[in-house]
Amino acid sequence: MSLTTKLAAIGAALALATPALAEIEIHDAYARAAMANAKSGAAFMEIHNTGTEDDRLVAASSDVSKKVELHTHIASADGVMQMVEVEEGFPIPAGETHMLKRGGDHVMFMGLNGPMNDGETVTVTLTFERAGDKVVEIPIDLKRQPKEGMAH
Ligand SMILES: [Cu+2]
Repeated sequence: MSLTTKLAAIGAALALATPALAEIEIHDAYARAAMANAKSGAAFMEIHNTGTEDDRLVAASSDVSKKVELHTHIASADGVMQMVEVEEGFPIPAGETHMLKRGGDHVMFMGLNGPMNDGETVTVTLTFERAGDKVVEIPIDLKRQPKEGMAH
């Protein structure tokens, strides 16, 4: 085997090895707005990290609104739930599932460009620290009730 062939073989082996680090799967995603004329909406989903390395959702983007932020809810001193932006994003540990759910962590669409109509879909790009960009088609479901927690 010539040196060039050996180097090519090593390169191919490395290229095959790299993508296994973090593998992200999105399940059961849906998006909604609280009212027909709402200025904002949100998306919820299960994020599975099936890889062997911790990952982190660091950003989200979409054409559906002027801004897309990662939000969570915190209780203020008087017990009222408030939304805050989570600039560092959501950690997705290896082998675990992180839930984005009503009353908890969510993807927030700020300044909707149009109404969110039941049955349509929104295209959202989720950016992960390791897995990179993942484009998901999220169905709009205005009728779905939260499994737990309080309404958005
Ligand atoms: Cu929010």
